[in-house]
Amino acid sequence: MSADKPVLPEGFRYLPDYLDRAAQEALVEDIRAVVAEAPLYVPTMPRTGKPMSVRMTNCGPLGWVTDKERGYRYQATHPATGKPWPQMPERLAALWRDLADYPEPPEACLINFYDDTAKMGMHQDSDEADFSAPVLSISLGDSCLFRVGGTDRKDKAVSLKLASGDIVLLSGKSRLAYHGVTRTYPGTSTLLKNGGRINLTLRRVRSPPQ
Ligand code: MD3
Ligand code: FE
Repeated sequence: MSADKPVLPEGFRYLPDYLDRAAQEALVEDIRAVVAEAPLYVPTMPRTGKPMSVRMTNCGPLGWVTDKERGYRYQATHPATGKPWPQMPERLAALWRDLADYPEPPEACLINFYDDTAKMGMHQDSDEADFSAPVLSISLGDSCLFRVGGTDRKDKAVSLKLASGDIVLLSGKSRLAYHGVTRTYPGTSTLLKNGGRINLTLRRVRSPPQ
């Protein structure tokens, strides 16, 4: 069924203001250390090579990357430096243990950086082999307008503002919901000295152990 009344998908947990200011600042320091080793790069779309407006990097054993030639995938090394991704900061592993209700640690943390004009079109996250694990998303810095629909592209979507310190947990049906970022709101946070928004997504990637 599609074009029904807009509701948050089943399994979507929104935890507004989960992280206090000190926890947010500590995470920003962790991310600065990751970015110093694994610089943000401009991902490009499969086939067309069109650049995305969001800049990305990763930490943990695997990272999500995309380029014109090889498309969307996970790999163990940074596409520009060829080096392994930096270790998952312990603070992120701890948040996963506290919230994910999943027995194994996260394998990937995708770091998205949004400047004042960046956005992300509606898509599903389906490059992982384990959909039984949730995705845990952490927002830092400027607020954004986030959109989430159902598992059919035509399902009605709802919009909500995500602010610094908010966490979203996508389990069950919501794990394959279409979602995107419509816009950011420049100047809505003082967390990042030069403004912008950071989103971290913690994920399991490989098939679950039998
Ligand atoms: C709903 N990132 O990296 S995070 C992505 O704010 C991505 O940067 C957005 O979409 C961002 O793939 C949204 C919230 C989120 C993440 C994963 C989801 C929502 C989701 C997976 C399924 C449904
Ligand atoms: Fe996504």
